[in-house]
Amino acid sequence: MFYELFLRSFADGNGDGIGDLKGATAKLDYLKELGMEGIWLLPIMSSPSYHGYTVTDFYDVNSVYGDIKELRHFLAEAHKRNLKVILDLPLNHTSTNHEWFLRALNGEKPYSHWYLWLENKSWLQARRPWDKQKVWTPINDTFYYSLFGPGSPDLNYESDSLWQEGRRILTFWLSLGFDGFRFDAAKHIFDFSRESGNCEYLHDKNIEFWADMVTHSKKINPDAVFVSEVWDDWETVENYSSTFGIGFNFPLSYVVKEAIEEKSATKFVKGLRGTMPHYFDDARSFESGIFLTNHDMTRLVTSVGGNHSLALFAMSVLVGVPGLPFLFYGEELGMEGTYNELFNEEQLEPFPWYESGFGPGQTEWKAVDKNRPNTGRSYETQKSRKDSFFSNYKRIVAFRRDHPWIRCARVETLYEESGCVHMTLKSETREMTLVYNFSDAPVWAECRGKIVNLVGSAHGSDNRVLLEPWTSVALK
Ligand code: ACG
Repeated sequence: MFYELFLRSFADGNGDGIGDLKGATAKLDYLKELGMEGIWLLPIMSSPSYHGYTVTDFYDVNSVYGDIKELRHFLAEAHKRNLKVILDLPLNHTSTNHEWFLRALNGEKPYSHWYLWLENKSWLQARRPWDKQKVWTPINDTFYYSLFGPGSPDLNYESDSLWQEGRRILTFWLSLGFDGFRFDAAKHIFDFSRESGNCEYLHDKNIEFWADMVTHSKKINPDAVFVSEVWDDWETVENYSSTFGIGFNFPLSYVVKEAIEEKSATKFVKGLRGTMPHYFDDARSFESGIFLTNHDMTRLVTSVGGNHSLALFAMSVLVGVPGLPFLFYGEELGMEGTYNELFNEEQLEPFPWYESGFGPGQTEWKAVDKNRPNTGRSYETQKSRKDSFFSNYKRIVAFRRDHPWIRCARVETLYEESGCVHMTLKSETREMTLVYNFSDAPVWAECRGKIVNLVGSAHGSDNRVLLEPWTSVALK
């Protein structure tokens, strides 16, 4: 399992209230103890933004997070604990403060070719596919293409010299010791068509680009891990995933939450079949990066109406699905927060180490609203309570860690019966049936084998077991 870590909110190592590498290094034992095998580090490069996705130097660490020396130490300490670390790399665009953009505005070569400039006024009618936002930003007497907003001028990989620069960036971070990358906005590298003057995903060109970047990276580290962010329907996700090896399964994150919201085992059965056809056979060319929420989404507990039992049930479903699970930092404490396009920070609040809200290493970079002190949500309060959200969450993580074979298992059978999902997983040597009661009513289910209760409560007798509402069991 990988932990999606937002450095700024995690742990502060130098007392400035902003999370940093030194602080995160001091918490690596916490991540190990939680049961993690890897870390997805959200962008750490020099950037003027709190989120770090608009970069001003691809070859340095944001000074608020530390320096290259501290990064090397973080990576060495992570590796000592058998924790892999992949870096979130937003190659699609830069900040408007990047030197490249400033030199491009002065007409300097090759930098002026490294961005997209308006060549035809008809292009101004182009709109962002998912929310119809404008994508051209005026500056001086021209416009630049900026799909993610005026602060993020897109890079133009039609330029060969920029393509080579992309390889150099990957070499730099792999040589420092990263175990791979989460490639941001992977379907956007080529997403504007000069012919049509519209936003169009040029998927073949995108895949050609990424295949080159992955091939280049593997020459440096043949075991490197690559995860693609392609936030789209399953066919599109599948189209890219074999190039990277792991593709985030966005549709599944919706299927789990919607099936719970609609109390529909059928929705989950149809959804899993629809988002993971490759699970029903062995010939798969990639793995699903499976997750419930990420930094671009409303947090798990908030998305299930603040109901801790439903959130833990969702987690028990996730750990029963083959693929590589990713957990968003703070999800283990039941942190809350709603995603809002304009103020995309609420789901990125400081990790609450202390019940009082303050203590050594506590980050304070932004006011806390959705995860306030003295509400019982802190690690300090939850860690020692057997019945806390954290203790239950950790137990569910341990279930998956104790059955690593599930990652590459095949879904042998999957069906709905009386509001329950029955899913049998199979590998060469192992088999397990999971039963999930996706309803508010207790349900009797035929169950053979030793019952392991994941969440909720179940009472077995002979070959039948009564599953209370929102209960999940594993039968071994
Ligand atoms: C990445 C990062 C994100 C970051 C950027 C820019 C990109 O995770 O934190 O923003 O560096 C699109 C892109 C993603 C992008 C998100 C934010 N995420 O594709 O790469 O926007 C639809 C579209 C998606 C779109 C999504 C946005 O298809 O392309 O993602 O909407 O909500 C069903 C459909 C599916 C649909 C969903 C949701 O699932 O099947 O297609 O997705 O419903 O409707 C960062 C900051 C931002 C800042 C930016 C500059 O986080 O705040 O503005 O940097």
